[in-house]
Amino acid sequence: MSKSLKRVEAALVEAGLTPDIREMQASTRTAADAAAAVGCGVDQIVKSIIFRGEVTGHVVLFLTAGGNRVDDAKASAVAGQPLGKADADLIRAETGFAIGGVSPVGHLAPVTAYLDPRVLGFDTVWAAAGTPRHVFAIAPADLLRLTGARVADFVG
Ligand code: 5CA
Repeated sequence: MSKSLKRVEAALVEAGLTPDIREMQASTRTAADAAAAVGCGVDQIVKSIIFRGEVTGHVVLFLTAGGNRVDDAKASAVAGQPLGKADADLIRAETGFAIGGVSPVGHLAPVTAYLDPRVLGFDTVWAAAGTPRHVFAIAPADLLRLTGARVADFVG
């Protein structure tokens, strides 16, 4: 099992959840791919969109319903600092994940996170489990608790 996948599983167990991690035959690299693989609506896939905080130099995580797009200006206002592009190296260094498999949970260090309220409209949502082939199911309330995310309007 990949180290990234193990970190996600451990984070779920540590939070008292029973991990429901699925390995898919097809890629789950994008939200559309993941929705097709799971057989759910695209908004039921939680994207982990990462920016670089231009003041802190650290990553900022926006947990977004699969069909929504992060609005840069709104996201910066919510984060309280200008946001720039996070390159793959910064994402890997701070989260431990590679693009396409960035999970909302199981990061190397605590990450500042914000949650799109659209995600709260479902009983269960699915997110990347650390690889481009694995996803896990989680109740939105548990996702909030595990990530410490603040619910905010940052979509365009
Ligand atoms: N596994 C799927 C569904 S959970 C997934 O990870 N989707 S995602 O949307 O959370 O991650 C893909 C995102 O990575 C893209 O939306 C995009 O914002 C970001 N991305 C893609 N290429 C790059 C890149 N070169 N640099 C930084 N971010 C990128």
